[in-house]
Order: sequence, then structure tokens, then C-alpha cells
Amino acid sequence: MTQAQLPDPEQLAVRILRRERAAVASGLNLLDNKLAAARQRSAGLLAALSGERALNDGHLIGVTGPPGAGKSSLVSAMIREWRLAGRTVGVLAVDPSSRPELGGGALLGDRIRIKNAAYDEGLFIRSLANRNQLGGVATEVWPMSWLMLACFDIVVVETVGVGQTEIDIAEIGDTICYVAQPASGDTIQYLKSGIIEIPDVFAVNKSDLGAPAHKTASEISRSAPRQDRRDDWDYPVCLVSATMNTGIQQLHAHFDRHRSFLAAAGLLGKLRARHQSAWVVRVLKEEFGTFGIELVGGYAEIGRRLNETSTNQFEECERLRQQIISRFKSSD
Ligand SMILES: Nc1nc2c(ncn2[C@@H]2O[C@H](COP(=O)(O)OP(=O)(O)OP(=O)(O)O)[C@@H](O)[C@H]2O)c(=O)[nH]1
Ligand SMILES: [Mg+2]
Repeated sequence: MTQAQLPDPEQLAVRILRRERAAVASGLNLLDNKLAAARQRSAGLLAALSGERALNDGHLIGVTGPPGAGKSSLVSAMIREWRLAGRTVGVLAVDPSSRPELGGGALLGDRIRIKNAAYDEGLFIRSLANRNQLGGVATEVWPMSWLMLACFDIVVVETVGVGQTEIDIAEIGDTICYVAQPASGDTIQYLKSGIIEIPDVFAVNKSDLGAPAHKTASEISRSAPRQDRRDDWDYPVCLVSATMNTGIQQLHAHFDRHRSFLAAAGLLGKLRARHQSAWVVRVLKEEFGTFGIELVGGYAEIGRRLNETSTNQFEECERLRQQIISRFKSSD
């Protein structure tokens, strides 16, 4: 794509804020484009979308958990409920299952179940297959979430797995929901060994299975409080069934309550700013390594520049990239 074919960031931002489907899709494609000219425009687009709204509105929810726990099924049940309540929803499915027995992707199955997905103006789903880089969530997921946050009430990022992916998703979402599989001791083991940080909300799915689900829920309730509490949040454990469509409203009430908790404690803006800085550092480190970071004065200097309130962090990131590149060149 030549520079002339790339969309104008200001115009695109206006259309994205109006939630025009084609504009949202084209914005996401732009953020996914790694060419130099596209990077500049991406930064411009994100800056145009980052206003007060992006810092304080919307709700970015990370849904994670082991393979097969029912994350995709649960996300589709949640979508139905949110849409019934008149809330708009954007979804980024980072690692939709490509298990062949599911016909090439659980999300595709969900799309069939959500029959009106393509016609529903209040719903946008983008799947990002194979974006679990080195076991972590790819860097483009944060700017993509940010774009969606500018135009949808709720943005869900679904990722599979525990370990690195779980840590990464914790650096993206305002609220992290961990979907647990009944009768699997994994969650408890991960919690006890500190492999996973405590998610904000636990959803024990498949409650229709009865006793195993109840047992897992009470085991998690007993284990979670052993962790060091970071704050006054109560880390609820919620029994749900994606297929029977039960417990979804309660789960949503916990999400809303967590968001209110963050906002009332003045933590929401801080959390997002922290996630944004972590992303900038990660992008620069991934591209240039520690040597590149040193070329612009090291982590402390980058942190200082990002904290200057007058700068937009996406644009500052692009300026830092350019500086590193030119210093690399002059050190030849
Ligand atoms: N009994 C029961 N089965 C469920 C429920 N939710 C999902 N399942 C089943 O569990 C399996 C996995 O569901 P998915 O939604 O694909 O799970 P996932 O966590 O997204 O899986 P991956 O994307 O592969 O990690 C499917 O066979 C679903 O039909 C539930 O509430 N009850
Ligand atoms: Mg899935």
C-alpha cells in the first residue's frame, strides 16, 4: 500500500467515532500495518481518538483462561446480554481456536450463533489468529483495543492460556475475567504458585455440570484470599453457564461494580496510563532491544517523557522510534 492509499487519520477518526463499520475495519487494518508511513498515520489516528473519552469512558475487559474452558461461548453469551441491555460491544479474539473439530475456529461457530453479528451496528468482532507471539499477546492488541474503546461501550479481549499471555492481558484490561474449567485443579495450582496474578473476577463456567462446577468455585473462593490483597476489591467468584445462559447478568454486575470501584478510587485513568507506558516500552524493546532503549536515555528517561501530560503517548512512541532509528544510523 502506498502512502497515498493510506487513510487520512483525522477523517478516519471522525468516522470511527460515529462507529462506521468500514471505518473501524480500516482503522484496525492501519494499526496492523507495520510500514513506516502507516506507523506515522497510526500514531496520528490514535492521537485523534485519544481524548478525555478514551481515558475515562468505556470498559476494557480481558477474558482469559485455559483452552476449552468456554471463553468464546461465554463471550458470545455476554454479547447477547449486553446488546439486549443496549450496550455496544467490540471484541478482539486474540487466539481463536483453530481446532479442526470445531470447523476451523470456535469464534466462527459463535458468529453463526450470533446470527446478526454482521448486521448489528452495535457489535464488531475482529479475530486475530495466531497473535500469541512467543506465548505473549502481540503488541498491536493494545492500540486496537484503544481504537475500539473510542467507539464501543464495552471492549472485550479474549485470549487463551495462562502464564505469559495471562500476564500480558493483565497489562491491557481494566478488568480481568478468568474463565475456569470445572473439575480442573489447574486454576488453584496456578493461583497458589503465583503463575497467574489474581484476576479481578473469576467465572467458573459450565455450572450446568452441577457438583464439579460448585466444587471448583468454592475451591477458588478459598484459595484466592490467600494471595496478598492489593486493594479493597473482593475478587468475586461467579458460577455461569454459557450454554444455558445462566449467571451472565450477575457476571456483568461484577464487571460494572469493578469498573465503578476503579473509577471511584481514581484508579481507572492511572491503570490505563500505566498500561499505555508499558506498551510503549514493550514496542521499543521488541524492535530495538535494550541497546535501542539506551540510545534515548534508558527506561527512566522514556518514563519521564511519557509522563509529561502534554504529550500523546502514541505520538511520543513514534517520536522515540524515529530518534532511536536515527541514532542507530549515526552510530554506523
Ligand atoms: N456443558 C457446557 N459446555 C460448555 C459451556 N460453555 C462452553 N462449553 C463447551 O466447551 C467447549 C469449549 O468451548 P469454547 O467456547 O470453544 O472454549 P474456549 O475457552 O473458547 O476454547 P479455546 O478457544 O480453544 O481456548 C465446547 O465444546 C463448548 O460447547 C457450558 O456452559 N456448559
Ligand atoms: Mg475460544
